[in-house]
Order: sequence, then C-alpha cells, then structure tokens
Amino acid sequence: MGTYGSRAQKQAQVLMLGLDGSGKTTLLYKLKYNESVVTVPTVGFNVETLDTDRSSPRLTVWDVGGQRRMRPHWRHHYTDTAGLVFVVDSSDERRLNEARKELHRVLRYDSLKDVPVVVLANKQDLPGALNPEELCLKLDLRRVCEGRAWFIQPCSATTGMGLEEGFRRIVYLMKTPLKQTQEDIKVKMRSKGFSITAMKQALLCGS
Ligand SMILES: Nc1nc2c(ncn2[C@@H]2O[C@H](COP(=O)(O)OP(=O)(O)O)[C@@H](O)[C@H]2O)c(=O)[nH]1
Ligand SMILES: [Mg+2]
Repeated sequence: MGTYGSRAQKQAQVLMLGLDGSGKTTLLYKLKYNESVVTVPTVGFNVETLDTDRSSPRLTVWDVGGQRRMRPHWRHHYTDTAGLVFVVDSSDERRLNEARKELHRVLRYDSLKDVPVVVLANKQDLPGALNPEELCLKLDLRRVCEGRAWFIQPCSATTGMGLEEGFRRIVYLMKTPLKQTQEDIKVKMRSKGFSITAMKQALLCGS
C-alpha cells in the first residue's frame, strides 16, 4: 500500500482529487497554515506534508489539478497512493453527476483497488449544501466503495470545520485493516446500545 509501512520513511502519500473548484487547494492550505488563501485554478499540482500524531506516518498530500484537461494526469499518481481523498462541492448540485462519474472512474483503477477513500463533503458553510447522507446517495458511494474502507466527512475549507477529522479518518483507515475497522465500529456501537440494523448500516458505510 504505497509508501505506508516503510519504517525508514514514515511517510504516506495521500492523493487528493475532485473536480476543479471543489476546494482542494483552499483546504490544503487551511490545514497546513490555517490560512485562507486566494486560489487560482491549479495547473499541475500542489504538494504539502502534513504532520499527524507520532504513531502515524507524516502525510504527503498531493493536490492535483481537477480541470477536465488535467484529469488524464491523475493516474500518474496512483501507484504510490496509500489513501485517496476525494473532494466534492456539496453546494453545486449541478456538477454532482460529473463528480460521481470521475470518482467512479478513478476507483476502477487496479492500482487503487484496496486504497481507502475519504470523501470530503466540502462547502458545508454555504446555504443549500447537501448533507453527507444525500451525497452518499447521489454519488452512489455504498456500491462503488464496496469492499474497501471509506468514509464521508462534512467540512468547510473556509471555516476549517471537519478538515482535521477528515484527514485523521484517512490515517485511521490506512493504518487499520478493514476487518478491524468493522470490529471497532461494532464494539463502539454495541457499547452505545445501537441496534443490529443500525450497525449493519454503519458497516456498509465503512464509517
Ligand atoms: N464558501 C466556501 N467556498 C469555498 C470552500 N472551499 C473552497 N471555496 C472556494 O471555492 C473556489 C475554488 O476553490 P479551490 O481551492 O481553488 O478549488 P480546487 O480547484 O479544488 O483547488 C475558491 O473561490 C474558494 O475560495 C468552502 O468550504 N466554502
Ligand atoms: Mg486547486
């Protein structure tokens, strides 16, 4: 699974994809410097390292341009990817179908077969933004992510809400085998008194 697991390096590569305008560059710099930057469409890529807790590898996050003409280049980054973060603009219902198609296309690549995915439901600060459950349906996440670890995290690159949680989640999913993730969820939900049906739903969601 990419560079993750290499003791000498302790680096893991996270690939961040999504349509142009979904907020990738804004959220990368918000996370890295806690600054709101004025972005221009990314031609090529931005790359930054993010520190995590000591027991986890540092993340090298690749933010690859999402314009249509850039998308054929996405695949050059797949080989060493330990985790995929796919960013969607939750307020732009008009382009959700395009986002769904791109996500599904990316997930079909063999080199990303077992790679965990976190979908960042960005721009939650905007009125009318779809919530994670609605996006989960519109992006058909349950079906396309079957057999892999995945999670959908609401966030806002403008306010910073949910960003750290999203990246903590990808680290967790990269570190933890899928079976263990499911076991952890079961234990947690049982301790909170959730029903079997609720547990099954959560497991399906890979959360
Ligand atoms: N309201 C709001 N605007 C955002 C958010 N994230 C990004 N934007 C804006 O969306 C536009 C595109 O962002 P950018 O980071 O360049 O998208 P990228 O093409 O995916 O890298 C910019 O005008 C950002 O200021 C967010 O969470 N909320
Ligand atoms: Mg960009």
